[in-house]
Amino acid sequence: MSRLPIITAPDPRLKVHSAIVPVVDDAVRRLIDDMMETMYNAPGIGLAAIQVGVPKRVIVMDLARDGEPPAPLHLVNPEIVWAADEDAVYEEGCLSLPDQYAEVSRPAEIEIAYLDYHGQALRLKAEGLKAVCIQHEMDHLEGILFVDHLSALKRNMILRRLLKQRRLNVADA
Ligand code: GNR
Ligand code: NI
Repeated sequence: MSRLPIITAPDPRLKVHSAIVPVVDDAVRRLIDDMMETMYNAPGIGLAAIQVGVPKRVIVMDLARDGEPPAPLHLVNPEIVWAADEDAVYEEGCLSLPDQYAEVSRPAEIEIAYLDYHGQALRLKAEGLKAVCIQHEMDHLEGILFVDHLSALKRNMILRRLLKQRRLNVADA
């Protein structure tokens, strides 16, 4: 397994639409393994393939807290088959927008269909942080970042803050 570099905004690659995976083969499993290592190292609770520059519909997640046993989740070609009418607000962050956080509103509960690590077709119902994270990752597959759910004012504030912080980091190094 190897760690892959994570792409950060405003890299145009984060805006591309990711392609369906025709078959979950060993190459896809290797991508999943590398993404898991990259996500755990970051650390993050989810990662979409496009964040490491691969425009395929592959997502990895693990919502286990410190001290809990790992709970890896691998989603290939996920589709939302049902969403609750009620929305829930959660403060989101993104490895591609380091140190930036904002409240985003999304359906509180969803059901998805997807393929797992072995190419098996499964369904999963999720609420709370799990529903938030799945929807955040599925947005990445469409080239959408959490800031795209905010007003232009808030979005530009976050993007400017990100660029300023990066300038400071460069000056520091
Ligand atoms: O690590 C992550 N934490 C997080 C917190 C709240 C809502 C969504 C997320 S996903 C993020 C990792 C990431 O950027 N995935 O694309
Ligand atoms: Ni993200």
